[in-house]
Amino acid sequence: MVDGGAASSELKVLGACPLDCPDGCSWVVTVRDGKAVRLRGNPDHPYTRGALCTKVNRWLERAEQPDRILYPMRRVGAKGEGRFERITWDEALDEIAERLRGVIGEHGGEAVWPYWGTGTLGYLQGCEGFGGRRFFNVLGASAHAVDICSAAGAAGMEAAIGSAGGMDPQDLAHAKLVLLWGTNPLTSGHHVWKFVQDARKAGARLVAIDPVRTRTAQQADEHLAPLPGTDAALALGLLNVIVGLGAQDEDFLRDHTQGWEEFRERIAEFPPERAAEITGVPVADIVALGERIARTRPTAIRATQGIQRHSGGGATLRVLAGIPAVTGDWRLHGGGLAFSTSGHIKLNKAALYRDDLRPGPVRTLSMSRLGEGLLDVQDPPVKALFVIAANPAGSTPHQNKVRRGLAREDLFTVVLEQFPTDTVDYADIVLPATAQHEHADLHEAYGHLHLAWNEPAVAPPGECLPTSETFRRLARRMGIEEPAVYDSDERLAEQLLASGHPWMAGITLDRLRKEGFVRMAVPDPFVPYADGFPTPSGRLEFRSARAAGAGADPLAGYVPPVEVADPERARRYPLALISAASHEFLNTQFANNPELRRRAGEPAVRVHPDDAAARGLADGQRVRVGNDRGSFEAVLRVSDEVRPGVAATAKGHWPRFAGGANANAVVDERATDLGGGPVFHDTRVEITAAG
Ligand SMILES: Nc1nc2c(c(=O)[nH]1)N[C@H]1C(S)=C(S)[C@@H](COP(=O)(O)OP(=O)(O)OC[C@H]3O[C@@H](n4cnc5c(=O)[nH]c(N)nc54)[C@H](O)[C@@H]3O)O[C@H]1N2
Ligand SMILES: Nc1nc2c(c(=O)[nH]1)N[C@H]1C(S)=C(S)[C@@H](COP(=O)(O)OP(=O)(O)OC[C@H]3O[C@@H](n4cnc5c(=O)[nH]c(N)nc54)[C@H](O)[C@@H]3O)O[C@H]1N2
Ligand code: SF4
Ligand SMILES: [Mo]
Repeated sequence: MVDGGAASSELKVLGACPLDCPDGCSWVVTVRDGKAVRLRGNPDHPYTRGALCTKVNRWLERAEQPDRILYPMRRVGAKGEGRFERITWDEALDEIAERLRGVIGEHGGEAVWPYWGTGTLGYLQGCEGFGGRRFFNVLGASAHAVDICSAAGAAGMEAAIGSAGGMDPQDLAHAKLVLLWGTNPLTSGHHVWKFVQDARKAGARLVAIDPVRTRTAQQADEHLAPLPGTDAALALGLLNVIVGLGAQDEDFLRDHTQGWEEFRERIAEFPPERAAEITGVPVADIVALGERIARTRPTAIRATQGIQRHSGGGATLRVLAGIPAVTGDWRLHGGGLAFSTSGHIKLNKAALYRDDLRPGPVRTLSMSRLGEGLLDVQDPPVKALFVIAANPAGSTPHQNKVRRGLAREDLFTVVLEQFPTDTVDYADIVLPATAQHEHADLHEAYGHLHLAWNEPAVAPPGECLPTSETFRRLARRMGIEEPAVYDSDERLAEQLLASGHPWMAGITLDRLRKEGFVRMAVPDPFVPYADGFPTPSGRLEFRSARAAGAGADPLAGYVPPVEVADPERARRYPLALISAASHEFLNTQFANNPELRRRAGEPAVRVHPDDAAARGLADGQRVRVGNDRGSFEAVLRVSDEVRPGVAATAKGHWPRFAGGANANAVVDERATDLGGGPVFHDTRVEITAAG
């Protein structure tokens, strides 16, 4: 890559992928003459191991796409129309400050909703807190729950083991049996695959549990295809087999769990025949897998977000976390359940957020229920909406309701964005945002235990600004006196790192800057629950007072998926729709990249040959996928990769490139049993020929 005398001006800058993906990759940007010319996975990072992914390999190309938003803009057309005029930053900030003062004066601070999404997971620019949160706290704005992704599962894990954490996915390498349960890592976070392969090389067996024979399931030794949302019943059936063999670890259960006797009774209610009836998995498969788990130590379960996008998503993780307690795998290196490592991250988030700056208590609005928040919530109604690193017109449940909310004439909407999304179409003011290699940020990962610093590699294009800087400028315009809202990115990072926790020992901003990433100083080997759990009782809680307090069954068990398990709804809408991660997009990001769009093809929905035949539909035909909330168009793919009764599509297509709607047109905005999460994969539809 050395060209002429330019080599001397070539620079390698360490950074991190900001996307909502467990892998939290470390990357290296090559900068020549102030321009980013290359971006590669960091070969020194033990999880990244030099590779990025299909999507992020096009990061630099995407950042330079002609549709990049480079200047502030003001709406000139109707809401939703997407017509704008360029304005200056001064004009934009003046107008926002004036409108905000008006809204707060008339309706109070809670009429302001900072709706930040998962476009970047960075602590400074993204949803985990970012500098701008202090600005909204000073205003007394409504709080915002980023509950759209893993809230149900995290709440289920919290109830059972006191943390969303679980085992370190890197330790899957030490398992003898690996269950990939409602997770499709070869698409949604492929770096864990190397550790799974290491385990297989040492003789481990791999089982995939997924209603769809995914890329990942195709590589497994065995595949079970339950009906969506029925995994807790499957788990109880497996436990029934395990306990029937007397294979439970009585010592671990006695010393480290609470409510075992009651949970054991519940297990007895799920003989394999009953589990088979609920899940659609053959009895013989349940018995065989139960026996295999009973005799294989250590067994490791990897579950991520797909498994908990159902009404019973919280309950599902409570039961799954119970399996390694019954088998005693929680005490073994290479055993347990890996859900999200975020539960192990010991940053000082309170010092970053500064929620103490709020003038008083404020209500919390839900990211998953934007339609409800804009149309139903009163006292006060939301009058000013800031959309930050989110694309709710494409990502959020009940798309038609979301659009009705965004179209409200009396709502003042500011969108901070890189690209002209369907959400931008509803903005009054659009502010141009930097991309990761143009700004600084600090990252954790939710698939491994390393922290990373992302050093800006190049100057921002046009008039793009980092989110943190945008809110410092807006604060100045509003005349806010609180000094904490003006802290620099570096200062914020230092405050965040200073938690004093032993696992953070020696991790300073200087060191992160120099090394790019640092693994938290956890014990080695890392077997976090060998001697107990961070619950109130210090035990894994089959019976949980906290779950009961949140309105759930005190005892872990099976909570049926509301739509999938409803016979009346099944008569009207016979197919259970799953809209999972697309291979080419990351949520809605990259779905405006021409090459990745070409590779992804038009939106498709896959059904089993029996379900296609029953409707007289053929492969390649255009169809309408709908229910009483709305519909979207797709091309039909007929394939036995999908189990009967299920329709599989992908999230991420921009509505504007997909005939005006995507899968979220049919998804309800109701909440999961725990955590207030969304129910993307608990949706019933019917498929008909497109008119
Ligand atoms: N390429 C790519 N990677 C991504 C993303 C992306 O959009 N594209 N998104 C990122 C984000 S934000 C997240 S949260 C993660 C999500 O990644 P995952 O956790 O893998 O989630 P999903 O893709 O929703 O679903 C995973 C699998 O679960 C299956 N599934 C659905 N319902 C059930 C069920 O009830 N039981 C079982 N056993 N299986 C079920 C689906 O068929 C799917 O194959 O991926 C991240 N990585
Ligand atoms: N049907 C269905 N829908 C789903 C899901 C599903 O499984 N099925 N999964 C859900 C999940 S897991 C998630 S996490 C949500 C994600 O939903 P969202 O949080 O809305 O995420 P994205 O669609 O990726 O949109 C993020 C936007 O942020 C912008 N952005 C990126 N970086 C920056 C930045 O640094 N600054 C600013 N200002 N903007 C930036 C991007 O251009 C992009 O338009 O989607 C959910 N939607
Ligand atoms: S999206 Fe995931 S796999 Fe791809 S580069 Fe980012 S962190 Fe790595
Ligand atoms: Mo997510």
